Amino acid sequence: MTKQLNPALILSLGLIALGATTGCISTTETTYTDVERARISFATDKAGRVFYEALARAPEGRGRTEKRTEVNLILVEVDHRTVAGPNKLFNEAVAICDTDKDGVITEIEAEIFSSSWPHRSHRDD
Ligand SMILES: [Ca+2]
Repeated sequence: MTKQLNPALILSLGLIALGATTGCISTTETTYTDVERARISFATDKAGRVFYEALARAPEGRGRTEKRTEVNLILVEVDHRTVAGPNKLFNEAVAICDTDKDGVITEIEAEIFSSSWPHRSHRDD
């Protein structure tokens, strides 16, 4: 009695052997993107200091969205990453802090922002 090998197993082993002898094609690309930083001014030095101190409390990498696309074929592997820059987080912070949207952050706005930043939604990313 002879034992027959599974054709799918034979094909898989053949492809692995082919990949090992010819080498797989693998590419990795990373694209860095960033949005334009929001234009904002501060009513006083203290308003700016309070705002930036609160902004600095955001965990490392906050707001740095990363998209990753991987395509794996049998012998071809493509890995593409898109990483967003820090301006996105800054702009979000400005949008939250400048409550009357006049382009100027006052001490009161900065204090209110500082007491609530980073917001829960920002901690979860
Ligand atoms: Ca304002």
